[in-house]
Amino acid sequence: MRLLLIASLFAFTAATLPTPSYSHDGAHFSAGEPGDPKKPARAVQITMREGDGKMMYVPELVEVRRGEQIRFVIRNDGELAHEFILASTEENLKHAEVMKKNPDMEHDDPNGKSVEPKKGAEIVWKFTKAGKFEYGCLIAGHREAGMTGTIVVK
Ligand SMILES: [Cu+2]
Repeated sequence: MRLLLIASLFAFTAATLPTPSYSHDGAHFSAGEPGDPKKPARAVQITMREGDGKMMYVPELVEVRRGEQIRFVIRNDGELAHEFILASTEENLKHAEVMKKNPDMEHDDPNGKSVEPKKGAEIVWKFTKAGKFEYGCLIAGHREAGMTGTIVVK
């Protein structure tokens, strides 16, 4: 009887997980690499909000030195859930397509978090590559409403 309960719980959990057509496992990260929380990091505050039919991050531009480690301190001041996914624009656009098929996909990855309204999250990231990257919200419609920010690594 107990075994049956556990089995059905497992089946329920498996059914509610995103379909395995897209996996974060072994993903390569286009914007650098996950940081080491034990090492020093410069804190950068990012606020998510909505207003006047737009959705945005404040600030919308972050400048970083190559090799620098950043602790993103993310706060959702909006009324809706949002995401902070750190990647190249190309990678985020691809990922957004996958999310259209899995609208309930939530993120708790080294480079991306889902953040409920009035909640916060942190990401420690090491920018090992020079170039232009972005943080974006991949929930359907949010990017189109303005929810991207730019990271310039010099
Ligand atoms: Cu959003």
